[in-house]
Amino acid sequence: MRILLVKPHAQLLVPIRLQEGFLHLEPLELEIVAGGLEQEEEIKILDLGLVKKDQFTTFEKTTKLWQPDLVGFTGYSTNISAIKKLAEITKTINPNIITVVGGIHATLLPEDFYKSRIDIVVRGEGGLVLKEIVRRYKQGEPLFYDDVALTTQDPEFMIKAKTEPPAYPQVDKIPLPRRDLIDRSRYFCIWTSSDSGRLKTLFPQVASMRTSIGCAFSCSFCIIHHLMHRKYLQRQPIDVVNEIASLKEEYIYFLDDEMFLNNQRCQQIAELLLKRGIKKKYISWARSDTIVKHPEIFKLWKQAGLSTVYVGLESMDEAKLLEYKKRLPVETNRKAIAILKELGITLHAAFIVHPDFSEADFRRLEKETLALCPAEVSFTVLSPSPGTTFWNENMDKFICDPYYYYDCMHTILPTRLPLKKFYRHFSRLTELSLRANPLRVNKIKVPVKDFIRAIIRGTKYIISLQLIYRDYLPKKDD
Ligand code: B12
Repeated sequence: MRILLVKPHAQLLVPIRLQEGFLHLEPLELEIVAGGLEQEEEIKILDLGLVKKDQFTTFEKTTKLWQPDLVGFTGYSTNISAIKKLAEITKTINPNIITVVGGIHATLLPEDFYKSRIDIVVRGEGGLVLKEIVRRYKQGEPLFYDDVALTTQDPEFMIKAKTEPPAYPQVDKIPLPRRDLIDRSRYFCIWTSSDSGRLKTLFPQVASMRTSIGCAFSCSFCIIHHLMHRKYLQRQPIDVVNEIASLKEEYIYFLDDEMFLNNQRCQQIAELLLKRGIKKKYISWARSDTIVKHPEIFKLWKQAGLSTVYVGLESMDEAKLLEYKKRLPVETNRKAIAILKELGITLHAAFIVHPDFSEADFRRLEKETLALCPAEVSFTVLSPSPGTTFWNENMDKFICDPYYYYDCMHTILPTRLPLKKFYRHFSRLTELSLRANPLRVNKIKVPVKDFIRAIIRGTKYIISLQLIYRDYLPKKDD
């Protein structure tokens, strides 16, 4: 059977597209789904984020040429309108092609695909589900089952769609990703830290991996607790280390929501890496309170190759941390920053810009950004995610089509400052963050061509942020 697995890119693409100039990770979700399928299937992964031209034309050409029996789409909420359009194109080419959608949005809000050209909506972990759908297809059985794979043909679709997402399977049952199905040279992440003061490249080829699923917290802006009910599923240390050892890339990005929650597990992984002499470099996310509780784990991980830790600091304002339900004080953020600095691990600080920011709030955040120096610093605009309580509470306030604009850069809530001014300040934050960047501060040597590439991409990105306000202006044909 011919199976085409597709990852679209966002609709309002300019800032996201330019963001991808610094980081473009492999479509691990589709590799895992492919990993569950039988060897005999013919599988193609199409990452439309890599396509320079119009994604719809590329998809149409590929589908006509390759003639799949089934097309499987993945996507975040920001990709939903693109997925619906791609499903439409699929059915126009050949109405017999089965269209399946999975991923974050499909899991949370399957009802959004009602009456679309999607046949089956898969909720939750997909590594074993597509295999079952394919088996049923071959046996001539109904393709939908339980609360995992729903079909819009089912008269009870809307009732089932409103139920809780299905429980995740045991982590050791989730298949390993089929990494061979993609052109690995296309995936990279900007790497600004170096212990030797020099880097062979600023944009190394990077592999991504997942060692745990879920998070024990329930921050208001996050969807994970809605998906997993605060369950935290963990892979065995030996299993994690074996996968790391099997990767040909030297640089690894961990996609876990919060990898370090279980300090004992993380200690075992680091010890195994050191014992087996596996020398790679890692990026991971961690909460600031995890770093503060277990600095010794980060010390050990530094020895094992941990280069950069992304920390959702979110804010340095007590009231905002409370509003976001972070369940930690600003002091913990400050302690975590100090610990990483002392250990020589690069901090990537992620801040949330609140739509109600005044000019004074922006200035305070500018100061905090510069004070972090040296650190990578990034910013998103507080945006309720579809499927969260936060979204439901704000539904009457949206200033635009919240699905189309949801990318955490375009605000969907009203801003206190006029939009033009808001985005001037927002882009200035990114501009300032470049001054705090470790590359510049630590005078790390990189090839000139990479340096120029970073400057050009950075400048384009900053300008695109400044111009976001234009996306809200009425179009000529409106
Ligand atoms: C790493 C990450 C990123 C990476 C990109 C990762 C990548 N692979 O390309 C970066 C940092 C670039 C990023 C950017 C953004 N991200 Co992000 N990201 C994540 C994170 C932490 C992990 C995602 C991941 O790859 N997980 C691993 C894969 C294997 O798991 P999975 O996607 O769930 O897939 C499984 C199942 O869902 C299912 N499945 C998935 N697809 C399919 C398809 C089929 C056919 C089937 C059958 C099954 C199936 O099976 C899969 C196999 O295990 C998630 C949090 C999370 N836990 O999801 C946030 C998350 C997905 N991101 C989010 C957001 C908002 C963004 C941004 C919009 C924010 C921003 N402006 O920076 C951008 C958008 C980028 C874009 N290109 O569109 C939100 C999305 C919320 C939503 N409602 O959609 C999340 C959920 C964070 C959150 N806590 O709210 N992100």
